[in-house]
Amino acid sequence: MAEFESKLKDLIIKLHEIEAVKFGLFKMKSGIDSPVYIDLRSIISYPAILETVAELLWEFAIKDIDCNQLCGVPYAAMPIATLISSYSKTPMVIRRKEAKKYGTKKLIEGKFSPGDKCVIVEDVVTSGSSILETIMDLQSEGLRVTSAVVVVDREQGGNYNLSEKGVTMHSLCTLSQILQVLKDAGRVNQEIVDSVKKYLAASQIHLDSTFFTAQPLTESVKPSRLSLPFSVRADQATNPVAAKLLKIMVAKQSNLCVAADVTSASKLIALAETVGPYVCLFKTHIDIVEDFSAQLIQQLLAAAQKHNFLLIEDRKFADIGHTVSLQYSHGTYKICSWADLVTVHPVPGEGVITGLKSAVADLHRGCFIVVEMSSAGNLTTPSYISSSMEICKKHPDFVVGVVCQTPSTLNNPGLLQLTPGVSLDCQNDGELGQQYNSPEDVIMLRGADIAVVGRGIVQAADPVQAAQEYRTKLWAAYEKRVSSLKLA
Ligand code: S5P
Repeated sequence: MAEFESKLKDLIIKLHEIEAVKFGLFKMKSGIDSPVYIDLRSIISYPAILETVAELLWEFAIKDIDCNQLCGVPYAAMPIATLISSYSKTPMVIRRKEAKKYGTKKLIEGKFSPGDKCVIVEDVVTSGSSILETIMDLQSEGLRVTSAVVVVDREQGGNYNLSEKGVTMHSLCTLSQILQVLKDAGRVNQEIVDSVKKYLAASQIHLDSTFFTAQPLTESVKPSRLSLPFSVRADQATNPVAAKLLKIMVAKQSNLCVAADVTSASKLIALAETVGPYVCLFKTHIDIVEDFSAQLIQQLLAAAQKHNFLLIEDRKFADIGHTVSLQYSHGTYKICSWADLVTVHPVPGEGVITGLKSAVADLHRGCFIVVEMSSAGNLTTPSYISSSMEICKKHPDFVVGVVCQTPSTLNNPGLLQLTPGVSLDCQNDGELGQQYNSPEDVIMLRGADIAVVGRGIVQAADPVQAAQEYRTKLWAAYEKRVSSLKLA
């Protein structure tokens, strides 16, 4: 993973050097002025760069996707798809932009059979409309398409629009990552970073529901998680704890979870009492408290009752079912007796969820499955994420949502996306690996319903004031998301 990341950073710098990524003022097809221009068509003039792009796309995602055909979106991505096809020995098809006016009138060139599984390759995604048009043509010929792999996600709604149509998008890098790498390398200044972020927040593109009505890509397009208000989603929850949490969020106008990573009982209770009024969830790592006692739990429960928040113990269970059922219910912490929610790594397979459920037969409890992590170099690959989502779908009575970083991971409006790695001031914590995004970005671009803020609040000079500020910003971003994505 470290090697992959360093290759990706080099690639981003080279793309900037050859002006495939430029900053300035550019008129877009839509007529809007953009402070950034990304055009990967020129990479065919740099064979080494083209080769790296193909290699990284293959390594990053395609090799883990179950497919037997590739298709590059015409025209920029076709050479990339060709290289990947040759390198991986995966056959490819070409979609003609217009069916031939003579001869066989074929829309799709290449040999394929109905039911073949095809992955789309694209260079840059903005709204996702080019990918969706390509998919419609492939589907009309009987090919099955559920994944698109792209080099750059401009973070302007493409991921959302594709997920709406049942297509999972994997991007090698986002525009925010490009900005970060170029800023770290001293190639762009903060002013450029700020102007691009402002532009992104203001230029989200939502393809309305009528866009593809002629040939819907999925049998039923349900109202999306991202565009529905929490109040409506509370009625769609299949787990009573998820419904309760969504109702608390609405009542308190808060989608803030504080990560109370403190090591003494007195600090933990002080935090619960002071920031409690501003949060919907209070997240603990109870095993870091040095003077743990049963009394601490009583105080935490009393604070939760008084300030109307739920308790989530971030235990990240990751063992066989039998072991986790004991870890959940026994030992010093007897977690299931007090924590409304826990976090779980799906790495052991479905048994981890079955094990936890077996410990809480009559209690109203639930879990968040950690499908993707915020830390640099984490091992959560696209195929891990999609297999984890399958586990999630099998336990609607116990799973409340997922911990992840990308909006297309979760569609079900009855479930919640919890996203850590949120800070107003920092971009990372150095060697320790945490990576941060702003409150607005995690809600608008990363699809979080609830944002987890730890040190940004706990280590602030005034934690109460910090909690108020995060809560206001996160809630405003949620309201903006719902109103900007409202279906036409
Ligand atoms: O991917 C993850 C998942 C979690 S639950 N990344 C995370 O950082 N977390 C948790 O969120 C982590 O254990 C910590 O408690 C919190 C983030 O804290 P911060 O101080 O970096 O905001």
